[in-house]
Amino acid sequence: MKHWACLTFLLIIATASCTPSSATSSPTTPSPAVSTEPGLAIETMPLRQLADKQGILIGSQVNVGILRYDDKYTKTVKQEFNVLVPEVEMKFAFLHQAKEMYYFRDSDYLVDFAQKGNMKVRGHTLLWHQFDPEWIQTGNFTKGELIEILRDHINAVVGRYKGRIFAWDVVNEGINDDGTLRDTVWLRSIGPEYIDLAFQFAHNADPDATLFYNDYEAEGLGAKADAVFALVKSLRERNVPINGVGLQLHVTLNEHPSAEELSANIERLSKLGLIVHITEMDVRLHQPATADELDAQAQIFKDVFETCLSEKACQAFIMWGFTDKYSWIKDVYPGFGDAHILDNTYKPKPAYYVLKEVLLGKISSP
Ligand code: 9MR
Repeated sequence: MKHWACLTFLLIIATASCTPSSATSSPTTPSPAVSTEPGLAIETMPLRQLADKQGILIGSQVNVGILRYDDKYTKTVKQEFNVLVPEVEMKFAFLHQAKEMYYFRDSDYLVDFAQKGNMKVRGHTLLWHQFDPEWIQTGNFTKGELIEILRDHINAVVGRYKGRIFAWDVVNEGINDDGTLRDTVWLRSIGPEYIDLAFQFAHNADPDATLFYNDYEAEGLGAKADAVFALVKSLRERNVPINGVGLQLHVTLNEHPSAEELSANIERLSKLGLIVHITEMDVRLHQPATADELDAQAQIFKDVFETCLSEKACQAFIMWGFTDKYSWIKDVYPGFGDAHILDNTYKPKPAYYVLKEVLLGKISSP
């Protein structure tokens, strides 16, 4: 499926001329570091420009430290995406390092940067077991005290960015792989209603923000997806102010949901009145990756992006990083890498071109 070379001609030449070629030459589309001048031919436009034209939200996680010092990273972010998500800078232990101490410098930087560049921000995340701060875990707080801590934190954070952060991951990864609720300091002390309270506090702090439950390996159909579905159904039935489910999509060539499963899951969630965001997509590959593996990876990105765009309820497509230069994968999955759409020199990989192909396809046949 090496038809990247045809991409450039997609809107100019009849599709009949775009039959897959067996050539293994690298794609001819310019690197994403192209200018975004008005009048630029549509086929050379970056992802963001193509997405903006159609009101499609496409984004990536970004790291504020890197944003501050790597100009190429910053330029690529502005050029390719219209939604940004902080990689760590809004997590509980990062923002709220002691009971009376908040640190907003980096999160403010990101929100200002996005606003100046006319990009949206997804807030990530109000509650995640991996970032429950030490002072809470060892504080021996009573249930009532912990509820007040939760309320104060959410008020402070969501309230600070009211009207500037359009969506929040309120609870992240609150369910175990077997479908039970994850054992956290919040569950132990407050009980399962900590989830209801977190959504309610977030809604009170910014009634216009779209509020999500976000998780991994719950994208297709299966025990964990069913548990997420059951949780959000129960939240909806009890009028807890949840608006959406984030499907992370950290996948591999061998383990990823099929387009059909993904559609079915999005459709059942939408029947509950919920929207969906693809929130953290990456496709990690065994190192070193072959050209065929990069193509197979591109096909997975394509299937997910197309599926999302074909489902009305799926309203954003966001990746967990965009360049292999700065990737969380190698630290967590030794032997894996190459998970993103640009390589470690920011050169587009087949996955970049397929996303572009999907966007161009939407323009030519909406
Ligand atoms: O990619 C993130 C990594 O760089 C951070 O060290 C880590 C802790 O902040 O969080 C990682 O992001 C996770 C995300 O917040 C939630 N879903 C899983 C992501 C990968 O672990």
